[in-house]
Amino acid sequence: MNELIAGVLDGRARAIARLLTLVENSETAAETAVTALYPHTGQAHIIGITGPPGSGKSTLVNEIAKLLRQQGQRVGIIAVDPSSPFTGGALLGDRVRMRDLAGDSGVFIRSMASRGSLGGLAQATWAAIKVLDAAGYEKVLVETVGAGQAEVDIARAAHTTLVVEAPGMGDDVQAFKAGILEIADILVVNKADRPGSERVVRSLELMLHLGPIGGTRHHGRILTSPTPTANGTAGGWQIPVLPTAASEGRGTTELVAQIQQHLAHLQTSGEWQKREQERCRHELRQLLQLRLLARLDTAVSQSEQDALVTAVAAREIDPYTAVREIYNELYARDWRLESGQPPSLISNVQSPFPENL
Ligand SMILES: Nc1nc2c(ncn2[C@@H]2O[C@H](COP(=O)(O)OP(=O)(O)OP(=O)(O)O)[C@@H](O)[C@H]2O)c(=O)[nH]1
Ligand SMILES: [Mg+2]
Repeated sequence: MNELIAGVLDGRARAIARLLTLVENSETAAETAVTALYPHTGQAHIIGITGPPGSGKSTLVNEIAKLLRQQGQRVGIIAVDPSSPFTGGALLGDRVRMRDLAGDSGVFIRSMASRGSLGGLAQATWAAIKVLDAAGYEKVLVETVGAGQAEVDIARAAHTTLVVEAPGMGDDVQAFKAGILEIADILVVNKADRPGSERVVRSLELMLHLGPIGGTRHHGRILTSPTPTANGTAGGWQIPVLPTAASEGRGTTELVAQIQQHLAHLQTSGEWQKREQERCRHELRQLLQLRLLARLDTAVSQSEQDALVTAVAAREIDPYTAVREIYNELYARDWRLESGQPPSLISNVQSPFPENL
């Protein structure tokens, strides 16, 4: 592990690849790696790219990376794919799409597939970002499919978040469904070569300028205006809506210019520090939550948890009592372990737990 860490700090691709594999596969490895690398992180500009499936995120990432390379910046890319595992076409597709970058040692591309929980995926992604940061990549692009809270969580690891929309995806403004517009620093309407893109641009602009009083009717539903972006601004930043045609390389120069401007804005306005603070708070709480749940799973067996769930479903006990049971059990076991007593179940209410472990 020490050798790998040293290799990563030297920016050696093979070491980076191997460490990322370890980090992805084992939480313990992630912990060790992050502990060792953390003092060397904090330099990278982390850029999240999220949006509905097929809106052209990977194509855009490819174009952004090419342009950043022309500016002499080293680019790390992480494509997070929570839904499709290795067998899916997505990873291969991404590789094909990003082939322009193949062979360039200033670019590192990695796909992360889901293993187990989405929380675990978020954790692995954060660790991977730190590995690339410590390895000296000035820009780290993180692509996630904007489909739910887990993706929003991953996107929250970014300094600059791009939300990518496209026309003709079943709904003009898909982002609202997942609430991901709230996290956008830059709105991209990709596939501007397709009909209907003007309308998407206009409706997004309208949304941004609705202001805090909030709400418009969209397909009969009342949408509240995005909270941090009242009047289209977030921390003094005017959220731009940029049309692009990534597959033709149109609009991407402007997009990269906006990304750099957003970075400058973060640095000059003091937003960078604020975001770091929020990022770290969020990460800490997430890690703590995962740790506490893992702790629960080691302390209370699956069958015990199942028995409680069954009891709640059968209306034998209420959910609050069940939680109290588990909570008491965790602490009782800690206490017994500390005092050297063998674990045994104690319960003052009639318990669905078996009498002995
Ligand atoms: N017409 C048009 N097609 C595009 C454009 N950008 C990407 N595409 C095509 O749209 C399809 C999806 O592009 P991807 O880049 O894979 O989209 P994605 O958002 O990464 O997709 P997922 O990762 O599967 O969510 C591909 O066939 C692209 O060639 C564009 O600007 N115009
Ligand atoms: Mg993609």
